[in-house]
Amino acid sequence: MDDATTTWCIAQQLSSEVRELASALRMPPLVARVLINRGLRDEGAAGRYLRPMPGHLESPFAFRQMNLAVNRILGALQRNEKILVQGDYDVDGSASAALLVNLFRMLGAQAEASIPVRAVDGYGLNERVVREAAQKGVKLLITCDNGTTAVREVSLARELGIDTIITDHHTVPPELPPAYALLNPHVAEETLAFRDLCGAGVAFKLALGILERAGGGRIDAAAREFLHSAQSLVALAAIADVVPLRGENRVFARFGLGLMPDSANPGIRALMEVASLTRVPTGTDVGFKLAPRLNAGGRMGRETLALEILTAPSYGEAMKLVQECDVLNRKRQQPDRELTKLASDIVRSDSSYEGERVLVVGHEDFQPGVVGIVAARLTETFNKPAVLVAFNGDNGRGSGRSVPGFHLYNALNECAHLMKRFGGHEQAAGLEITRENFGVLRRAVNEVADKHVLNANYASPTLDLDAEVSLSELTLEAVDTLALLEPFGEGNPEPQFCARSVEVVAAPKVVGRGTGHLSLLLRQGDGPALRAIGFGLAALAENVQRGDRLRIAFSPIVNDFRGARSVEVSLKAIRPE
Ligand SMILES: [Mn+2]
Repeated sequence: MDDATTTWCIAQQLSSEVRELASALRMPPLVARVLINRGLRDEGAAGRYLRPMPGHLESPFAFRQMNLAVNRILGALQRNEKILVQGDYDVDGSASAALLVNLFRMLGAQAEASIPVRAVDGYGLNERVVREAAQKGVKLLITCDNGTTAVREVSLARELGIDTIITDHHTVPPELPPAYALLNPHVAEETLAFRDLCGAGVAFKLALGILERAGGGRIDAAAREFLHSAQSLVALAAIADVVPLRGENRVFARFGLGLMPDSANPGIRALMEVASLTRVPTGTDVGFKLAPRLNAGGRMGRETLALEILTAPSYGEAMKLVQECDVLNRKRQQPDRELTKLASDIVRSDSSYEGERVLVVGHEDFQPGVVGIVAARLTETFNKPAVLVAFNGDNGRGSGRSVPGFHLYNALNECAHLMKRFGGHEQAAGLEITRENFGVLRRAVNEVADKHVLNANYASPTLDLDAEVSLSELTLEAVDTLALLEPFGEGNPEPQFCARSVEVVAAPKVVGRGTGHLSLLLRQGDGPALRAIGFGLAALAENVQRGDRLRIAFSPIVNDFRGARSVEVSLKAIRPE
């Protein structure tokens, strides 16, 4: 009773392998199955995954030009040169800028941050900022989460006597900017053990390199406290930027989120407070409660707000700023919903979109601040990559989101001549284009998609399930242990299972507000009854009756009702047997 075209992909594990890993780790087989699915087949790899430590991070000096960058910065500190940190208005761009500003503040340097004004500057570095910096006597410019494509701006900085150090993780174009040092894990010559860092991850490596070198290899107490807060910033950025939460990102995310309830960073504590989080946040908490608040400023004309929060000197100040962003976040949700409806209506009412693999949609009423979110919603709804362009006169600013298996940046790169500028990654991209070229881009991107994915089935949705299990495996201990795999998100999805021959033992109920949730009581064989909740699945209630036999796809959850903890399942899909 899900979309019948969805394929349930059920992973299989050798039972001998499950038994061995489970006994080696002293963990329930349910957990071992998920670990094996994630490629963690031996005790050592699984142990590092279950207990990630900062010591698992590769040395920052594995970057080819880290030495160059660190020495230039230590020189700037010695000479008390003015430093400008150029960030961006999204969570990653703000967190990475905040990380470096907080570092320089601790080291007593003269450093300021700059965040682009969305409606004027677009994203990333721009000429206006470079010229103003030169006038103010800035000698060193450090970009974070941007800069890799800023050939013109970095050349200008150089002409004006400013050295630029780029820290970034965006896709590397053929022509590199003439930077003093370029730290981007995707530079072809880099041989890093882990490349999928977010912008703040790269900034963290630079900060660690500076502190290690400045302390002669020793990290003092102040530096350690800074690094703890900095890891929380990277955790927020990694989850918000949707980089895969594996390898070093898992170290940052797991460790950084773990430190958040007692963070030394007042902004992080204020954010947690306003989001009513008193425990260690999960990946979902960051995605739905923390990141949207930090993003609200950039979407509502207060681009520096997230940076201000994450660099706030006191809790009182941070609280005022977080409350401001809470108000903006509520205001933002309105245009969000309206524009998602507008965009979906355009796609549904124009049959020419049906045959196209990539949805390229433009409109005067789209707002540059929310095209990214709306593109993400379109991608979810239609299961196709989507590029949304907000027109203002002859000019359009757009944002795109992709689906697994389609490299959006590479596709746009093949149409580079049609755009004024563009940048991004496999799964997300931003662009600027004239109205005149919009229709041509729509055709061109679709030609690229047709050519590359002729044989790929990326347009048919799949539901990836970790294993088929018997409901008797869902003990409280096993489900509690699954929480060790948090934080869930990109590259480390929440474990999902399926079970067959599940009987509906009571009439289905609809509970909750809004679209409503489906509540079922289920039993497999002569096992105990188990409560199942299908969030937003109330519409399925009329298709289910007491006595039906179902196949269910679900995630196990622990319900804590006044201290009485019990296992339930969160339904993802159900099918009649
Ligand atoms: Mn980023």
